[in-house]
Amino acid sequence: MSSDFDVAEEDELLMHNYTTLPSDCKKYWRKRYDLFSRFDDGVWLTAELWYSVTPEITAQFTARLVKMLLPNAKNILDICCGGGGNTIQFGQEFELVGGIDVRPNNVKCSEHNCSLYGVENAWFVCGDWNELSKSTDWIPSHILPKFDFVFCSPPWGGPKYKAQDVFDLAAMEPFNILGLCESISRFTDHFGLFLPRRLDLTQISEVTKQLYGKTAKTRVVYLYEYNHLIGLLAIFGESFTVDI
Ligand code: MGP
Repeated sequence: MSSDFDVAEEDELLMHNYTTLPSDCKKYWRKRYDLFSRFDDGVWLTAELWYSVTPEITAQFTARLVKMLLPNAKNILDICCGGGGNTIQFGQEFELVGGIDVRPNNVKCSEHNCSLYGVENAWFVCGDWNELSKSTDWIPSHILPKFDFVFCSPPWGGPKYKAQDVFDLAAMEPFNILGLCESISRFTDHFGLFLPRRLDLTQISEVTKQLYGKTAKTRVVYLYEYNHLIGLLAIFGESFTVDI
């Protein structure tokens, strides 16, 4: 995730109060209990996680929806686990969840926040998905060959993503939509991406056709928090296009 804050990783504060939050992030302080209902137990978040972590109710909905659609699933992978908002909820619904993040501090936050929520069935890898996806040696052997579901909430470029009228998924960095979907689909038959609310759905449709053939479909779920659309969940894989 590209950082808007010029702070060395080792000097980053993991526990902020209103005064220590960088000015661009202060507006998220009022959302702290929406992000984590147990915020006061001592949640850790780096400055950039304040604007990119998935709010608890959205993460909970996502995990429960996946559980409903894949009731026999056991092993989940959360790529770009950030502050662990989604990892916690997957950990509460499924047997085992793995979290990956390129930033050591994000992994620290995820591990810490999972333990605050009593989630003990989570394992973590610090690494770049573009590299990790070239091998399988980071995956616990009993999970191989595939995860039951992979989730990814990729970087959108920070709060400035809203400057684009229509978010271009093909230009998303460091993971463009096709590359991301291709790499994830080597590890699972079912995966979901949390994406910006203003995007061109035909880009998702095109990727779906390239991955699964001309007639394939992907389900897109609009995720609201207090009647405010915060993003879209695109869920790929045959089990997701049945009627629900
Ligand atoms: P937002 O769109 O920045 O806030 O983030 P809001 O309050 O809807 O903006 P407003 O100014 O229109 O009121 C909404 C949610 O999107 C956040 O809580 C995060 O879950 C998610 N989100 C935001 N950003 C910038 C990112 C990002 O870069 N990556 C990911 N994965 N999620 C993000």
